[in-house]
Amino acid sequence: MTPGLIDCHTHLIFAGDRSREFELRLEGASYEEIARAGGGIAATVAATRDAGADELLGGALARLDRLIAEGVTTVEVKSGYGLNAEVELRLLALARRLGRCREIDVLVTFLGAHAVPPEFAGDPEGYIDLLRRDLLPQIAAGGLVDAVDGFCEGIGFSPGQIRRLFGTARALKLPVKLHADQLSNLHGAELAAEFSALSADHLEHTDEAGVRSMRRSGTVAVLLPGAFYCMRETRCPPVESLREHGVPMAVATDCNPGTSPVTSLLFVMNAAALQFGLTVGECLAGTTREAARALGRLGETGTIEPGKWCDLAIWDVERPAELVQRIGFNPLFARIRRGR
Ligand code: DI6
Ligand code: FE
Repeated sequence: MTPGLIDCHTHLIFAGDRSREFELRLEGASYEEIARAGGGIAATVAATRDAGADELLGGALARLDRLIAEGVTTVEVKSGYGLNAEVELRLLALARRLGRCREIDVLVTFLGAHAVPPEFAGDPEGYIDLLRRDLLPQIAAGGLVDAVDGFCEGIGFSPGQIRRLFGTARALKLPVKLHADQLSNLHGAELAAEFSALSADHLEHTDEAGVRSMRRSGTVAVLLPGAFYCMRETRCPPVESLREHGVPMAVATDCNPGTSPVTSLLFVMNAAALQFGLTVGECLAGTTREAARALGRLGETGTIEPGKWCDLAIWDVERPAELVQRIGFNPLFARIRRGR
């Protein structure tokens, strides 16, 4: 028996299909080239804006059911494929609705700062201003989200732009987390730590100074080996250094249509072990206790303790290591969420 599993980083709600991009990348095109040619996140944004609520909900539920089938009892779901006020608000409402459609706790994250929308091409500052002036106050007042996220990257937003966004989030008392240092080291880990972020996610290019600042702020490192695997990256996050400095490590699917089309937390544990060198214990803690910590929910779930929710996964295995070792194997015997 383990605590119910927790997937603390997903982009579960989107429309469209990016399998053609997968083929192009197999033929040698890079993610950046595809993005510049109108593919990538922009392609999913166009499809998501066009989709009806039923289509979006149906797609998200199909993915959510895959996670649930592997014992997930808490999931984080980000917006970020709308990139205008109307569609982002629709995605946030749909994310909340997922938690009423299934026996699962859903934490909702606003990722308006995922990419610069076509309407603001060449004017990322203008888009950040829109998020700060129009969207964040409305989102905070309505209690629509549990956290605010951003994509700090050459193809996303600069540290300065994220700092302004996070300043507004902090003033509105919204917790933050950050996609940091995935493709380059823009010192996203330090930036996240500066705002006492719940987590900094990806971290392939984070250096020692970044790790130290995360330690000081109590920011969780969320490792995303699905994206690393699917993008055929070669640079691993600084696991040794995170371990040495006692920075908690969580592991999540990053389920999204482009860089991590993954709906198996068990697979991701295997990848975290084989690619990043996590121990079995770290993989299991990373999808339970540390994932709860990354969501600010360690008081309620993530461990089996008196006073917490009774979120459990019961497995038909002899040893816990089997959960991490085997691929394409789902030994879930029973899943209990809040005692049911
Ligand atoms: N980091 C990623 O790897 C994805 N988003 C993000 O913030 C990419 C999402 C996509 O390609 O659709
Ligand atoms: Fe992500």
